[in-house]
Amino acid sequence: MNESQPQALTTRKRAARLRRLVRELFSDRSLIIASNRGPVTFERSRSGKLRPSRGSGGMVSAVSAISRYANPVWICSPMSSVDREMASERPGELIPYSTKDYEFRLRFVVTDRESYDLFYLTVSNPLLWFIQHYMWDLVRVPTFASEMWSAWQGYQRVNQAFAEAIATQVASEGNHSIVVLQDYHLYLCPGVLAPLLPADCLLSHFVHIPWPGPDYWMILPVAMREQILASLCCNDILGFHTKRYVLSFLRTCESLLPGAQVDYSAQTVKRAGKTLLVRIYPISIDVRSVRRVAKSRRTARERDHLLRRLGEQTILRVDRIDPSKNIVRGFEALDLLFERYPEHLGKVRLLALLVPSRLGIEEYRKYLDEVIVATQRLNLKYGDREWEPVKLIVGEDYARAVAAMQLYDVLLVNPIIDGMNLVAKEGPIVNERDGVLIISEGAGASQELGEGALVVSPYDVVQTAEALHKALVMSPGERARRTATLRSIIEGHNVGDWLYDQLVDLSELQT
Ligand code: ADQ
Repeated sequence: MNESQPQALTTRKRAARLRRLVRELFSDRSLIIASNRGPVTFERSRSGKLRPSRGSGGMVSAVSAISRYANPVWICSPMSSVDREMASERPGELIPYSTKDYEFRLRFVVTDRESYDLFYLTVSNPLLWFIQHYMWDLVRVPTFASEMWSAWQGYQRVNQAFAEAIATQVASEGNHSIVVLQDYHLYLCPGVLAPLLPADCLLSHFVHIPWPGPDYWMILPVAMREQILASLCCNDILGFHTKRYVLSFLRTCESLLPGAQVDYSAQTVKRAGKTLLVRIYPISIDVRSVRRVAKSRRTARERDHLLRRLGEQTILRVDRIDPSKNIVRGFEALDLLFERYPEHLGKVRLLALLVPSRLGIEEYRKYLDEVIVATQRLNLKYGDREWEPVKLIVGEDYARAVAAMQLYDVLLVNPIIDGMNLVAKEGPIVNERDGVLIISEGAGASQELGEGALVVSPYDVVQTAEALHKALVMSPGERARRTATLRSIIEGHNVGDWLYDQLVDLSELQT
């Protein structure tokens, strides 16, 4: 993180400081963002009218905030058939998209279906996501048979297509661009792109998910992991959410990348005449826009609707249905809470707002089934005709999620491991009941929020059940104190500061 102290400045002053920097930095430079999933995807209504919908996921909402200050080009994969149609009707053309909050010019990278599926459904998820969340059951999987090597070629082809689209865009901008790459889908992009860029362009890459240590990266065959590491070292800056991930990355390069010279105190990797800066930028939320959603009429309607579904006290979780989010162990902890403290029976309800995710991948389909079975089991064990201990609401609706966050008494965020976890930051900002945050030590956010939250091990269901009880019986005074602590930490470093810190480091690299 940058050494400046954002906490000491008011929100308004910090926004002004970011605007000034962006104006300065982009007066003669363009900003190009690239990620697999873009900020918007298009569908058509029955009458044939284009209907944009905002992309989902934490990364998109966080990075979208930058568009307030610069009018970036966002290069991404088409997500819907209408996106594909638009891209092939006007190849290489930028598609303008703006709302009250956001303003982008979009460019879709179209690749053949087979390559894209290999890139997305085999390599990005599950292979890389599972490695970076320690999720492989190593006795059995993964196996690198010829199918996996073919999939790797698909990953290479899509990364190559991204690099070419970015290089073409940089050339047509006619100035020295700043290119900001996002996440694990594009690990091979910098290696292809860097030699295609003019020398005064700057290239940075942010990894939104955890970075495990070298032993776990050894799951990948030598050729694959060396290609990823060598490519990442072609960036000017590589960003992670926490110090732990930065140290793991440095250790991984030292152990597994031939020719890499690692300097731990400067946090750099030198290789092939290039110096990579590895930096910590903890992501946050756009506090102002989350509050605006909380005040909207739609959220008020959802709030009224949810009020009828609450228990006397309500534990909330809001997640994508991803095995890394540890939803089933959350249910086990609830089960144990009822066994140990039966006084909560009939009074405490778990409201689980869950979005099915990556259903093209078998492990995710299986996990969805496990979540449903665990819900039914708890409702059969403890429920009756009048009352169910678990209310599962499946589907993505951000206003509904924010409405639920206003109403919780306890927010359970217990991922096995999670880059940051934005729900842990959204909840305390909009909650109206001085609700208690329970956070897993595996979530990046626990390193910032630990002081105001109850921190648990994601594997320890006994500790989690005890934390649930402690939160449910906590005195109003302590709840209020903890809420104030959490709010002040979150407000003291919002998504604007995440962007600001990265742009300061980039501006210092200008020649
Ligand atoms: P995600 O794994 O997608 O992000 P997270 O950071 O929690 O996880 O962001 C999810 C976003 O989707 C939040 O804004 C949340 O409110 C919303 N959401 C989740 N479930 C929802 C539901 N049921 N209905 C509506 N909205 C829902 C990845 C990394 C994280 C990292 C972010 C940003 O895995 O660790 O914090 O990127 O870097």
